[in-house]
Amino acid sequence: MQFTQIKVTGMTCGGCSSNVTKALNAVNGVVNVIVSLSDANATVEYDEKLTSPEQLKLAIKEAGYGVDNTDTSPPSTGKGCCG
Ligand SMILES: [Cu+2]
Repeated sequence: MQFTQIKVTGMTCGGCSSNVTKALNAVNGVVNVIVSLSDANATVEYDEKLTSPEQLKLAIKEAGYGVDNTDTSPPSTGKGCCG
């Protein structure tokens, strides 16, 4: 198992952090997710044979949020918050 920490941009409330948590948990190979809204940060434990940090970041982006080291722009999908 591997741990990675990913900076997540665009989270504004608990609904957002739970969206990110759900998106990461849906990735095959992810075994544990801790999302901190105040730190804008996701800590993910994953099986490196099944997934990669790139896929985790993609899942965050698909949920409508940003990951800081590849994309500093605000979320563009419009799904950002709890609606
Ligand atoms: Cu929200």
